Amino acid sequence: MADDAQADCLFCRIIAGEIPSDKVYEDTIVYAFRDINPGAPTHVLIVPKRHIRDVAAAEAADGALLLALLQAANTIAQQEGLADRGYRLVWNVGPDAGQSVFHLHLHLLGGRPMAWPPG
Ligand code: DGP
Repeated sequence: MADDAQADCLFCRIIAGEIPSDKVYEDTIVYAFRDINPGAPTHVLIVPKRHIRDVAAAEAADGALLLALLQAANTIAQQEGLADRGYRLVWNVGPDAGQSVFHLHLHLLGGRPMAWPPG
C-alpha cells in the first residue's frame, strides 16, 4: 500500500490490490475501475492513487493530480467508445450528493442518454 494510503479506506485497498476490482485504466497517478453498482451501461470510477478525501479537500498543489484525472477520463471515454455520443463526469461531495466513499473519485457515466438536471 502507498505511504499515504489509509488502511480503513476502501479505495486505498482497491488500489493496493487487496480488494479485487475490474480495472480499466492505470498510470502513475490514477487508477480507474468499474463501479460495482453501475448507474449506466458504462460507469467507471477514476481515482487518484494518493488519498484525498474528496474534491472539496483538493488544494492548489493538487492541480496536476486533478488534471491527470480529467486526462484519464478522456482516455477512458475513447477506450469505451463514448467520445462521439458523449458521457457525464460527476464529483459527489457530501451527504446531499450521496457521497459514500471518502476517497476522491470522478464518476464517468455513459452508454445511454441521461436526463438533465439529474433526479
Ligand atoms: P459516491 O457515492 O460518489 O461516494 O460513489 C461511490 C461509488 O463506489 C458507488 O457508486 C459504488 C462504488 N463502490 C462502493 N464499493 C465498491 C467496491 O467495493 N467496488 C467497486 N468497484 N465499486 C464500489
